[in-house]
Amino acid sequence: MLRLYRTPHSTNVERVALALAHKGLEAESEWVDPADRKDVRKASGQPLVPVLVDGDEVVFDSTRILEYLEERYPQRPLYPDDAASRAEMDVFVDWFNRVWKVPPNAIAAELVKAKPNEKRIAEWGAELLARLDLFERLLADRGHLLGEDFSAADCVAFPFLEYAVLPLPDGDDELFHRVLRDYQPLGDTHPRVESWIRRVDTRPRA
Ligand SMILES: N[C@@H](CCC(=O)N[C@@H](CS)C(=O)NCC(=O)O)C(=O)O
Repeated sequence: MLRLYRTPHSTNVERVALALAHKGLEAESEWVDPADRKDVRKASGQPLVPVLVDGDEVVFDSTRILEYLEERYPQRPLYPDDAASRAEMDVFVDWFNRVWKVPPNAIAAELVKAKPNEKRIAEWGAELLARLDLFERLLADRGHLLGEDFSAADCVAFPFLEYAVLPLPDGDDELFHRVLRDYQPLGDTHPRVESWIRRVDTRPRA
């Protein structure tokens, strides 16, 4: 049986929860107290979730877990087969992790300062808005971000973009999630992003 170390409302855990459910895999949940990382540290040697334990294999970092699941459980694939499309998928995931994530994290870090730099916040906010336009274009004429089918790209991006449309869940008081809601005002200008969020939200999570 797979085991997934998780905290409530975690974006990076939701990536893995979407992937596991898509592949029809069940996992036992190890709920981690966000204020006490002892158990997750003991299991994986580092404090962050998600961590997946599969027998003797311990995998941390959501992207590495998605790649591990694809390799070990290839049924219902999340990555394309051919080398060029796989490279495009890897580029998208890397861009999302290392470029897209920068502005919302920077805004959240700024907002907890005694005197937040409003000009910088506005610049990062503008970057986030421009990226919604990019997602709208990615979804032109296809059902999901990198193609017709649900893929690793959707697992990776959806948990961060969903806040543009869906209400914050009860008990979710994370500043980062409020940033994702407040700085991604969709209005009615991004109909494809909105319907993609609503469509992916109907999918099961482990
Ligand atoms: N690169 C890691 C990031 C993991 C991460 O930041 N996890 C958050 C939850 S979404 C966490 O455990 N945060 C706790 C902390 O920062 O102390 C991944 O993709 O899994």
